[in-house]
Amino acid sequence: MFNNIIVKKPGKSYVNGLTTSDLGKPDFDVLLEQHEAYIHALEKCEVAIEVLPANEDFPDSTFVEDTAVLTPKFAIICNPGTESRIDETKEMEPVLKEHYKTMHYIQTPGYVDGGDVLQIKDQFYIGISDRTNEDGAKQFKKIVEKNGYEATIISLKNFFHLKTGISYLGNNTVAVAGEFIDHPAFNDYKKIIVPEEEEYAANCIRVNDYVIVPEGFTNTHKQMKDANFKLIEVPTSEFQKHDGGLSCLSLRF
Ligand code: CIR
Repeated sequence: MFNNIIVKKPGKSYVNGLTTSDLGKPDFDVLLEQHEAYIHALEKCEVAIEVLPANEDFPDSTFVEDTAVLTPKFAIICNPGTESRIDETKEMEPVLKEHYKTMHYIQTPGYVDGGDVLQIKDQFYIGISDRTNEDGAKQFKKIVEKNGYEATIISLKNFFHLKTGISYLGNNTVAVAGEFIDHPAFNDYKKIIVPEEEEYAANCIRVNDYVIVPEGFTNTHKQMKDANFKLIEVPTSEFQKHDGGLSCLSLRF
C-alpha cells in the first residue's frame, strides 16, 4: 500500500537529456501531456501526489526514481552512476527529509541508480548495470540487511536498469522480459512473460489497486488481465525515447 507519490515535471531541457535509444527527439508538448496523463493515472490510485517543479539544469530529473529508494521506515539517497545526474539527489534530499527522519546514503566510489533496485515484499534485488556498480550495490545491500530486509545482487547482461526488465505486480507475480525470464533469482514467483516485441511493457508499476502500464502492448496486457490485475494504460512514447519507463517517473512510498 502506498500513500505518497513524488513526481517532477520535465523541463524543456529534457529533449537534450541522455538516451541510448534511436527513437528520435522527444516532442516537448507531447511529453508534458504524457506526464499529465501519468499524474491522472496516479490520482485514480488514491495516493497523495507531490508534483515538484521542473529544473532546467537537470534534463533527466523527471526520472525521480533514480535519486532514491524508499521504504516505510527510511530513505536511501542514491548516487546516480552518470555525472550529469549525481546532483539531482541534492534537490531530492530536502524533499524526502519532510517525510523521513532516517536517511542513508550511497557514497562514491559506489554508485546506484534507483532504477536498478526492485523491492518485492522483504526482499530487495539490486542490479549491477552501466549505472550501478558493485561497490554501490554492496553498500545498498548492507543498509537494507541491517534493517531486516534480504538483498540479492544481480549482474545485468543487456538491460539498461534492473527494472527495465522486471516489475512486481503483487500477488507473488512478476512481469519479466529478456534475460530475466529464466533467471533463477525470480523462479519462486509466478511470471507474466513479456514477449520480445513488447519488452518495454515489462516496466510497469503496481500502485494500490491498479497496475499502471504503458499503452499498446496487447499481449502483455491480456496476460495481466487474465491474472486478474486491474490495468490503467498511459501513453509513454516521449519517455521511451529517453530510456524512461513508468517506474522511473515516480517515487512511491
Ligand atoms: C538516463 O539516462 O538516466 C535517463 N535518460 C533515463 C532514466 C531512466 N530511469 C529509470 O529507468 N529508472
